[in-house]
Amino acid sequence: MEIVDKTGTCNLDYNRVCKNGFCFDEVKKDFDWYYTGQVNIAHETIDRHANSWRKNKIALYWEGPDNEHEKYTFMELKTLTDKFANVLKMAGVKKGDRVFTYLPRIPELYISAISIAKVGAIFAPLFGGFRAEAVRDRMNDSGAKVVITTPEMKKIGIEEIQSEVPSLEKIILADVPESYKFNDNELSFDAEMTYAPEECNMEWCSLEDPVIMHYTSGTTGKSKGVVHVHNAMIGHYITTKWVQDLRDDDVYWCTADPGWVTGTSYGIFGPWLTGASQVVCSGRFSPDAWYSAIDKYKVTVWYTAPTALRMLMKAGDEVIKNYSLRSLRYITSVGEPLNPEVIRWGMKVYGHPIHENYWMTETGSNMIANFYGLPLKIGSMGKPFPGIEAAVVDDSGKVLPPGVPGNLVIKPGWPSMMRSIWNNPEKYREYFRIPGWYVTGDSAFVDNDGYFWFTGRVDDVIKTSGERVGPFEVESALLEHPAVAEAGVIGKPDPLYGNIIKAFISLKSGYEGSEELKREISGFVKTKLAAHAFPREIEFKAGLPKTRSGKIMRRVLKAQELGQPLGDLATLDDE
Ligand code: 6R9
Repeated sequence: MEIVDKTGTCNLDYNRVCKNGFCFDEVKKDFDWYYTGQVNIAHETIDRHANSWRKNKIALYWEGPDNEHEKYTFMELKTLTDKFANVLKMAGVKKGDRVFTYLPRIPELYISAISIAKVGAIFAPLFGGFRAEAVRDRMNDSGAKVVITTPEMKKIGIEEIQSEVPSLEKIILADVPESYKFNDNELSFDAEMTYAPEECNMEWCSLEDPVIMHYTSGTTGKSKGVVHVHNAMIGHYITTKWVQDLRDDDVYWCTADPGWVTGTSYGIFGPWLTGASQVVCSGRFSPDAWYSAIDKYKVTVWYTAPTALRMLMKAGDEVIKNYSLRSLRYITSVGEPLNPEVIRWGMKVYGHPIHENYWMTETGSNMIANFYGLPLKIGSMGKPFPGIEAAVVDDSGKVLPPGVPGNLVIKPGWPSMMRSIWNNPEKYREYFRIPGWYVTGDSAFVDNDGYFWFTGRVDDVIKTSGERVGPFEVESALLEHPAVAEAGVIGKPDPLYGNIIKAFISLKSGYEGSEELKREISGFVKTKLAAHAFPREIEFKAGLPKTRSGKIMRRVLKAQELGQPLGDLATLDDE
C-alpha cells in the first residue's frame, strides 16, 4: 500500500460533511434558484456569472486544429447563447424536445449545449466518431427533432440515414463553406445568428426536468439514452470543486469530448458552474499539441484519461522539455484503471500525482475519488465522495468483507443520478436488481482503510481508450457485412488502449478467411458504425460457442482468448 500525502488548504472537511446527503444540501445556497425558485442549469452555468463580477472573465479559450484560437467571456457566451436559443425557438424547438449535436469540438458545440438548456429542451451530444447507423439508431430511439452539425459531418454520418429518421425536422449547419447549397430543411448557424434577437426568455424548469441525454452502451441491445435532469448541477458543481479542486483563479482543461459524459459534466457544466476559465482543444491527440496547450494557456487543473497518459508516457520525457508545464497544479484521471507506474512517472515529470476517480454515464458525476484533501492511494479509485454511499456486495446484496471482490453498488438518491433510460423502463430497472442498491456493472473490493479498488466489469461492456462500447452494436454491424455469418465481440486487454475490440467471426459458405477480408470487415464497421469502435483484431472460426437457445457466449470466447478456465458450460450447445 502506498499513500502520497497531499498538502495545501482544503476547504472540504471530510468528517464534517461525510453524513449522507449533507454535503449536497450544503451547496444549494451557491445557486440563484435557491433564492429565486427559478431553475435552469444554463442560467447557473453562464448567465449567473455574466450578471456578476465574472462577466468579463474568460469562460472559454478555444484552440482549433490548425492553431486558430478564439476566446469568449461569460458575458459574450450569455449573448451568444441567448441568440442561439432564439434560433432554436424559431426552428420549432420546444420544452422537452431532443436536440442533438453531432459536431467536432468547435465553439458552436458549447454554445448549442447551453442554448438547448435555455429553451428547456434536452441536449443529446453525439460523439463525432459515430457513423450513420449509430447516429440513426440514437436519433430514432429518442425521436430527435433537430440536429446541429457541419456539412462535413453531415456527409459522413447523417446524409444516408436522414430519410430513416422521420422525427428529424431541421438540420442546423455550422462552419459552412461558401459554395454550400442548403436544402429546404437546413438552416445556417451563422446566418440565423446575425438576425436572431438578443433578448431571450429563459425557459424556467423544475429541478426534475430532463436536460441532458447521453447514449451509452450496455451488454445487450442497442445503445440506451441515459437521462439527466437540471438537479444534476448540484453533483457537477460540488465534485468539480472538490474532486477536481477547481478554484476561481484556475485555468482548467478537460480533454474529453462532450460526446462522452466526462466531456459534458466536466467539460461544459461543472467548470462553468464554478465560474472557472476552461480550455477546449479541438485537434487530434499528439504529445506536442497537448503540452503546447498546457504551456500556452497556463493550464492549472487538468482532467484526462489513462490511455492518453500512457501515450504521453510512451512519447518519453524529451518532448516535455520543449514546453513549460509549471502552471500545472492538479491532475485527475478517469475512464479506466490508471497504472501505478503512470502515476509515479507523472510525479516525476509533471511534479504532481494524478488523482484517479471513478464514475459512469449513469451516475452523472464523480462517485469514488482520490478527492482533494484525501491522502491519495496509488492504484485505488479512492473513497466515496462525501454524501455518496458505496459498497461491495454479493449477488444477494450482502456486504462483503475487505479484500473480497464483488459487485460495486451505490445507494440511490444522489443529485446527478440518471432519472430514466429514454423510453425503456425495463432497462432502467435492471440497474436496481440488487434490492436497495444501484448496480454499476463493475466489480471492486474495499481495503481496510475504506479505499475502493477496481477489479473489472461484471458484464460484457468494453472500455477501449476509455470509450465505452457495447459488443452487441459491433456484432450487429459485423453481421451486415455480406461475408459474416456469425460474430462475437470481446474486449481484449491491451497495454496502451486498456482493451481493444476483438471480433470472432464465422464466415458464410463460399468465403475464404484472409488478411484482406479482415481489413475489409474492420473498415466496414468503421464507416458504418463508428470510427472508434471497430475491431482491431479479427479471428475467423468455423463456429462460435452458443447457448442452446442460440446466444453467442462471449464469456467463453474471452476465457479461450485469455487462456482462462471456461467456467460453467451447462448451457453450451455442444454442436
Ligand atoms: C466517466 C466514464 C463508465 C465505466 C465504469 C468503469 C470504467 C471509469 C474508472 C473505470 C476503472 C476507474 N471506469 N472510471 N474503471 N477505474 N477510475 O468513464 O463513464 O463512459 O459511462 O464509463 O468506465 O467500467 O463503469 P462511462
